[in-house]
Amino acid sequence: MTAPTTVPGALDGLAIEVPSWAYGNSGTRFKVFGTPGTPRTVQEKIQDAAKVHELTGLAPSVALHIPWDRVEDYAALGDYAEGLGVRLGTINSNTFQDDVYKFGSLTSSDESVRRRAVEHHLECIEVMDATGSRDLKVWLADGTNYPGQDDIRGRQDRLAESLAEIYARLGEGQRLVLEYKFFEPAFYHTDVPDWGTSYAQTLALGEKAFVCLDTGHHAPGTNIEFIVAQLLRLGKLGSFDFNSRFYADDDLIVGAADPFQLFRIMVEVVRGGGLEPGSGVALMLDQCHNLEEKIPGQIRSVLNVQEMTLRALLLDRAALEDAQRSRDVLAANAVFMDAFYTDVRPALAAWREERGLPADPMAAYAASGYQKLINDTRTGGTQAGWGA
Ligand code: LRH
Ligand code: MN
Ligand code: MN
Repeated sequence: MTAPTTVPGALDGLAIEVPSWAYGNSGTRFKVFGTPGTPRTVQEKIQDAAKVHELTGLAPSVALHIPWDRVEDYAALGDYAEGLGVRLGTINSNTFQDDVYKFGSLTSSDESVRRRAVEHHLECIEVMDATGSRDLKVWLADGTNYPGQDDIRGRQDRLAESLAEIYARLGEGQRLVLEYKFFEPAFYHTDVPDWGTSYAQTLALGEKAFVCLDTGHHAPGTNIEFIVAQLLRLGKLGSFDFNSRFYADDDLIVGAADPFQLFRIMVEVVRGGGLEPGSGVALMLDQCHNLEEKIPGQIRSVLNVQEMTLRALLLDRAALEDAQRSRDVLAANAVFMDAFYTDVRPALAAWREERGLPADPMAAYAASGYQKLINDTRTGGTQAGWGA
């Protein structure tokens, strides 16, 4: 396929939510490196997110993690974000850092622990009321390390009960998305390990509950685009946490490890109507920048999603269907690969310029002086980490 000169209108609506925690320091269990300019407050994280949106036009909202981003006045925080040209998005709950949750949270057989975990989620919905956020995202670290350690069936039943109580508190227009992950931190069994479990639990809850697919949360070799197709078909794909991985849940820049996989996923998103206005599929990043600078890391990420989305939109579906109908395996594959290999960067540069955005957002960030400004001014206080 020759490089396109125009960009399909469907790309105009592309919006990718950035996570507040991407701007904090993160690392591995071996070392967390501090980086100059790292935010000390949630407001500074929002400033950085606003910079990503200003330069790309792609990231109009920021996801918060509670309690990492806990503040007194969430409505005021929402106003603060709007003053910077972005809004507050998904509220992520957190029941994975307190000692009390050592043996589980929403699945715990200790009623007081389970109560506390449910109450935390109800608090998150109060935050959503104040911020106007649509989605509550639930990811649980719950699981066990050894066969026989706990009754996995009983845990599943308690999970259903806990989720039902949280779900009942959702207001008009609010949704619950349940994120799955096949292992870590639990090593033997995880209570929400796969899309099937998330689907079964959210189906039982009702039509305001959906599955969240984090691209880093599958066993190596899993055909993720198949899961995307299936969940879209079932009307249960609520959101993506985009990132990429080589080995485990690496949280690397989306599209860095396997751009072709990102393309295949976006082809199914387009095929399933996930980009259409009102589809309800939220595209989010869930990444950490351990070594690279965080703001350009986020800029690179949203640009990668945009590039692969455009390539997916350029797939010649009529030619593909023709080849599929005539059982021409190689022709069908060639049409598919042709879209993947299309260089869309010049067309996107022109698209940006038409909208008053920098043609090259990475270069514009480097030239902006913003990194020097935050390096010089964000001194004292405590840098935010993956966590606080
Ligand atoms: C778990 C996870 C989940 C958390 C985030 C910080 O691995 O993907 O989405 O909220 O990381
Ligand atoms: Mn995630
Ligand atoms: Mn993860």
